[in-house]
Amino acid sequence: MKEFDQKITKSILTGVQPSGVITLGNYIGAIKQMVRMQDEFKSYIFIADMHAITIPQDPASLHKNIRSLVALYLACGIDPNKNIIFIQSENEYHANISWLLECNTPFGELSRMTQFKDKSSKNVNFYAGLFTYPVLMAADILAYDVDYVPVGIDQKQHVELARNIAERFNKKYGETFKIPDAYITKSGTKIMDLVNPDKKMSKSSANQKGVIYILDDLKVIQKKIMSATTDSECLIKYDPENKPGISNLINICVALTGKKVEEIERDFAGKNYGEFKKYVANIVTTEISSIQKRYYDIINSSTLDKILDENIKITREIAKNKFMLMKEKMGLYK
Ligand code: ATP
Ligand code: LTN
Repeated sequence: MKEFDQKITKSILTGVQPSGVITLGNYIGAIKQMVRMQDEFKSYIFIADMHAITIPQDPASLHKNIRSLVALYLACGIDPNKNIIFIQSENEYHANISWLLECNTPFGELSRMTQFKDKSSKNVNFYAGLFTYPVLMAADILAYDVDYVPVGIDQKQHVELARNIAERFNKKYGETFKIPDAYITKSGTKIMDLVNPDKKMSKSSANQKGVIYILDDLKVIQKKIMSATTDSECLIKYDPENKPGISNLINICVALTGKKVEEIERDFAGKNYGEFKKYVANIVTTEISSIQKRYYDIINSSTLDKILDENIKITREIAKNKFMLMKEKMGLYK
């Protein structure tokens, strides 16, 4: 059975929602960081498909997106030998643990979750799962006794809730859970929309010409970059406030090549925007083309299923042990 590198002692757990597509912003801002962290931590990564269904989903596309996202993560550099990547709903102990935790979570505390308030206020009809979502997240985290939970600032309150739930449970029933810390990831470079460089590159953008998807056709990517909004100065200089378009393209180059801003400015001194955009397009399409090649190899191979099968065995065993311990502590029949 697969084991983590013995020299690595601290562990992390990351849940990602299966949105189906990932953007160049997700890749640079989040996935590349995860790839760096896999050498430092024992790392559990899972597709939070049970969190996804807290809002209505089309079953056929959800199903496709889950497997596709695992393949995308692997193609982007998540190494199956260094991470335990799995699908949340394949491990029924998450939901089982969640129920026991729900019975130990004050209603009032859950009502204060700002994400719930935010999401429920946007919909007239919403389901109970949207309300109990943070308890399932606590179950995901507490099942594995991890040290850190890397999250963006928007999920920090949920990790704090998980800590509260764990502390209360330990106090009431005796030592059961490790108390995890939120590891607030400084978002890597924020990649901006190519058409509207004052806004973050986002899947939900009104104008899709400003958003690069990792599975976009390479010609389409080239076109999007060549028509990126710039300015009329014809000067390749990093100045996010006055030259957001050019600065965004520079950021993309820095993130993908490791070059320094000054180096890029120097290389393109006196050159025009067309030449610079061609250079950026070449860097982006080269990187994305190799990701796509790996993605299509992985998605069409049985290796993906083998990895998932092996990992679900490992995580079921861990989560089952935690569930059984909780049952015992709470006096349930076992
Ligand atoms: P949407 O596209 O609907 O705004 P999203 O792509 O931001 O959603 P999230 O699930 O919120 O999706 O983000 C996943 C991760 O990707 C987060 O860590 C977030 O910081 C990062 N991320 C998303 N967009 C960008 C971006 N444009 N630049 C850098 N990082 C990004
Ligand atoms: N709610 C998170 C996804 C998520 C998660 C988790 C993250 C579900 N369970 C456990 C960290 C730990 C989101 O929407 N980004």
